[in-house]
Amino acid sequence: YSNPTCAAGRHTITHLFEWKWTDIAQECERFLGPKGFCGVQISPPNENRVVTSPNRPWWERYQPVSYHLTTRSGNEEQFRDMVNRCNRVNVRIYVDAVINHMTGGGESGRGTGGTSFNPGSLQFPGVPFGPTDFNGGGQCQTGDGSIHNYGSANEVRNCRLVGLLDLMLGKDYVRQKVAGYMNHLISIGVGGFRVDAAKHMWPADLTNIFGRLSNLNTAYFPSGTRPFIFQEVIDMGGEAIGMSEYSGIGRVTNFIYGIKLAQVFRNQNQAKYLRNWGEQWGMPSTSDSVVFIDNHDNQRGHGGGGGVLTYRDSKRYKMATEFMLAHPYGFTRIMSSFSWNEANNWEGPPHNGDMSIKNVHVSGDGSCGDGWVCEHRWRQITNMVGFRNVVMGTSLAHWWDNGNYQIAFSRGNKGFIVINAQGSDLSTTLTTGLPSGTYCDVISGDYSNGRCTGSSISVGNDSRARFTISGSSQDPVIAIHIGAKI
Ligand code: LAG
Ligand code: CA
Repeated sequence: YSNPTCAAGRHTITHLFEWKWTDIAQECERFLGPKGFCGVQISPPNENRVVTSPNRPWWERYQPVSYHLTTRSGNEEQFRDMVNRCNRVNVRIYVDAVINHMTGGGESGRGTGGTSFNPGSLQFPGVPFGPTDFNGGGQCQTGDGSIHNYGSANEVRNCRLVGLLDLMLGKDYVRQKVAGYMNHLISIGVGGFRVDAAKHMWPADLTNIFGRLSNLNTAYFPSGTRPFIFQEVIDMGGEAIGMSEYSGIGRVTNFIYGIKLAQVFRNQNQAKYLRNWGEQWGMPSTSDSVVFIDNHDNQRGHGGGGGVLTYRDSKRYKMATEFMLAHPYGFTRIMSSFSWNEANNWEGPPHNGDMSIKNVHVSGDGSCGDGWVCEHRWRQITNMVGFRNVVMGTSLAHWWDNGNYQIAFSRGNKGFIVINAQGSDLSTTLTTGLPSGTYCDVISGDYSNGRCTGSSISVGNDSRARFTISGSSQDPVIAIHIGAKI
């Protein structure tokens, strides 16, 4: 399950957080396909609780009511259309699968698809799940049934995460319902799953459920292809449960990655130490890892949050993302956010008066508006997604640093990046590993059909080139690759 099922030559996904299916379908066709993205992580597509206090927070989508495909992002017909249209342009859809729990406690109500539920009596008729399908006093020994002690593996897995009703995934019937939901999505043509709250489920239960999954739909994938699975395990050390318990099952989300890079690009740890970035920093093996600078939780202080870089600190954010995309370690994911008031970290996506989600509007210059940040469309980030596709398979070479915050490295003989995180000027001649020629710097501009809108770099017969980067630049990075030769 660790193989990302991307179409050939594509190696990065983006999380289009809370986007509507109709907008994602268009984004695949007009942008993600042509720009070489592998796929999209989407918000949970299954029916969720309608939360009105606060009014329609983003986190209501982590409170399942049923496995019907009706949410504020769209209905099943729109979902099917999106999956088909994205696959047709070689962009995969990865579903955020919320399978550890259903809603939190509280009052009965109806979900986004109109299905009733009653948390008090543990009734979810839309599945159906009833009282015997949830963990209770027999499995969880805390007084209020919720998780408090992250030092106890049993408590983390059998009690309620922030009060959310915890499914009894050891039970055959529950496994069958969860696998049935995932197989429905596979039959429609999705490429895999981000598994929400994996730390809160027993590895053996996940192994059993994933074993029940069908191969991917042969309308879009080679026959016999297993779904790509990456499990959300927040492991920053010091708890009973770690990533290594899950990395044998599928990939794991590497939360240390973004924290450590934030420290470097905030000038709290010298960039020269990135020389041995990866496993030697105590991180899982590259082939087990999904890496990212921030995600929808930690960018707003939820889910192990705090300390990461986000779009709000755009200069540092771009630098960290550029480093991530240039470096061989891990399978890369780009967060694509909506803006929110930092005082209200519950705030949901841009919406209309009736609380329906707003369309994503793209301006003539390619940027988004109306509260959609679209980091994946920032030129420097998009172009590095292209860089990664070109250099994939090569190893890191020609490392250089100034002993401080200026670094450079090549990817084999296919690409070269120079990063000046020092705040003072860089001007030096470096060996790039690249064949001689004139290259387009894909950070300062775009390359197309032999033309470059940014600055160009000449690599000599000796593979050396002169690089000059002002310390006060908003984009103190130069990146060149053999796919953008002038
Ligand atoms: C995740 N990973 O393990 C998600 O990435 C994270 O966003 C989810 O929590 C969590 N697991 C459960 O799926 C989010 C919010 C929580 C929110 C929860 C359920 O971070 O704040 O809890 O979704 O909507 C909210 C309230 C709690 C309340 C709970 C139950 O914030 O105070 O106890 O709902 O009513
Ligand atoms: Ca659990």
